[in-house]
Amino acid sequence: MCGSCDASAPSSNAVNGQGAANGQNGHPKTTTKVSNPYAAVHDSLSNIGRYKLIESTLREGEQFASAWFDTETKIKIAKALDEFGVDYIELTSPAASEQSRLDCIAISKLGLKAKILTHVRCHMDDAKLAVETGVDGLDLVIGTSSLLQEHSHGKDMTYIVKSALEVIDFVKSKGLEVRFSSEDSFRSDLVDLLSLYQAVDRAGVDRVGIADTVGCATPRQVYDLVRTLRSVVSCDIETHFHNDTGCAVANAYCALEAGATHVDVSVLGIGERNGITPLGGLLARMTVAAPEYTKGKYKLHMIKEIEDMVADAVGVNTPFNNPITGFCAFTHKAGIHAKAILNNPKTYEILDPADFGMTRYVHFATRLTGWNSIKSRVEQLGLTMTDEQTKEVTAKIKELADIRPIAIDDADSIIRTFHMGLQDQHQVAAATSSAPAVEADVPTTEAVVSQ
Ligand code: HCA
Ligand code: CU
Repeated sequence: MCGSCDASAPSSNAVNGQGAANGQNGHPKTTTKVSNPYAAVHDSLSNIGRYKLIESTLREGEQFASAWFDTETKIKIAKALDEFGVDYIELTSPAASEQSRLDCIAISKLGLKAKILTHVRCHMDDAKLAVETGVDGLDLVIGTSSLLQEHSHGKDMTYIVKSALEVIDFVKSKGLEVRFSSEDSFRSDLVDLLSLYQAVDRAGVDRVGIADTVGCATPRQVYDLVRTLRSVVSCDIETHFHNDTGCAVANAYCALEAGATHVDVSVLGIGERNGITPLGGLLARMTVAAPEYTKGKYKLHMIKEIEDMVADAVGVNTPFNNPITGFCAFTHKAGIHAKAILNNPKTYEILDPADFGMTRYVHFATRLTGWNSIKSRVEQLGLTMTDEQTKEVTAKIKELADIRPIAIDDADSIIRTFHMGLQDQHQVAAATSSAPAVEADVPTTEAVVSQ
């Protein structure tokens, strides 16, 4: 899968926030090219290298349990997402509330580079309200699964096709972009779905959308449905994946491989229930899959700032295991990992933290540490030790870390104490050599280091 993963030539190499050149520790620089049998082979329908993002924090994200955005916050988020480089910003329907309508108007007036969309039910009343707000386009949606036909809007497929065509015609007559999507696409009848999309494609929609509303789809099912749809419609294909079973990023990736053109995302994945494909998570995936396009198009350094802004607005913390920005996303702990990372970060990192304005951290205050990490720490502390001495102090750190969790300060003070002992030893040795008569009083190395 990792077509772009190149195990050679490390890029920036910050260890505990400081620089460390490749090939340190006396190890040879590696230039090995790894041949990868899993390298991605993208056919002509794949859009991995040219995908577009529809950012829905201000629509799907507003459906997140603790979300409530005032106009000022919406504007702040919209401006940040625009600067970041998203192609579209999707807003809550103006039919949802009067303030939602006013916010559509306010954000449309900002003159952002991103196109502004509003997400509306496929209903003429809602469409009429939406086209007057100044948005660039409408994302129309209607449920097509039998469950939704029966228990939600109560309309059958004949009605859905008829009203879709009317509303699409109306939006187009206003010169706006129009997308048509079915809610719960993966539990809808395939023949119904394809005939509906074929009809709206012929009617001239800019995009059709498929939505995994309940998060039930697997990557393979996504690939199959998008590939099939690709052969039925000629317009763009947008995709929307909920994350109930943790597949939202994988599903979005597979959709692009199969020929989808657009992916819906939200910051931190916020949305209905546990949300949708997260912006940061998808971009981690796409930085690996399509580095040139992704790094060229999106200001990846802004991910942390945007996530912090949204997390703060909805009152949550960034999860510890979040791709890119989770507190330990670039922390290396085991001695065997740390050693290789210090030689060449590509050994255990698929993403370069520097691409996201982040730094890597080699955790050394732990029982799993190795002498290479401690050597790096000794250098950071501006101290000098031989490899043998470093191994000795490493043993002391591990000894304490076996008894209780230790802090960086604990490890540092063991290192400093040990180093002071070495200096004392050195001074005594120097004094001894100029006064051989007291030779018998010179402390042993062990006596010094155990002080
Ligand atoms: C919802 C609607 C939606 C719409 C997706 C789309 C979904 O149920 O809140 O317009 O493509 O998940 O089906 O978010
Ligand atoms: Cu949704």
